[in-house]
Amino acid sequence: MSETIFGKIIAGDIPADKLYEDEHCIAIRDINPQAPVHVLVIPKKAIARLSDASADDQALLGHLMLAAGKIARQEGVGDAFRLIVNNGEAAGQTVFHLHLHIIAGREFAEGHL
Ligand code: IU
Repeated sequence: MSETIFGKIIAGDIPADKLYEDEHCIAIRDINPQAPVHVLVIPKKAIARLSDASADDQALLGHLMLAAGKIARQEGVGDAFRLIVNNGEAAGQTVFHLHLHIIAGREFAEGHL
C-alpha cells in the first residue's frame, strides 16, 4: 500500500500538531478546520477506508471510538461533538488512511448532518 500523508505523520517524517498518542492511534488538528475544534483520530495501522477494515480490526475500531471520546473530553467538548468518517472518494474522502473527524465547538442543528 502506498503511504499517505498520515502514514508520514505517524512515522514522524512530517511534523503535525499532535495532541494525543497511544499504542494504536494518534490525534492531530485538521489543517483546514471546519469548526473551532476539528481533530483527526488516525490509527497507526494503515487501513485505507473503513470499508476495508476486517473482523481482525474490531478491537482497533472500538479503540478509536474510545480514544475519540477521551480526546473530546481533553479538548473540553466531551458533551457535544460529532464523529465523522468519510468512506470513499464519492463520500468526500481525500486521504486514504482511515481517520475519524471529531468536530465540535459550533452550533449543530438538531437532526441535521
Ligand atoms: P477526508 O475525510 O479524507 O476528506 O479528510 C481528510 C482531512 O485531512 C481533511 O479535513 C484535511 O483538511 C485534512 N488534512 C490535514 O489535516 N493535513 C494534511 O496534511 C492533509 C489533509 I493533505
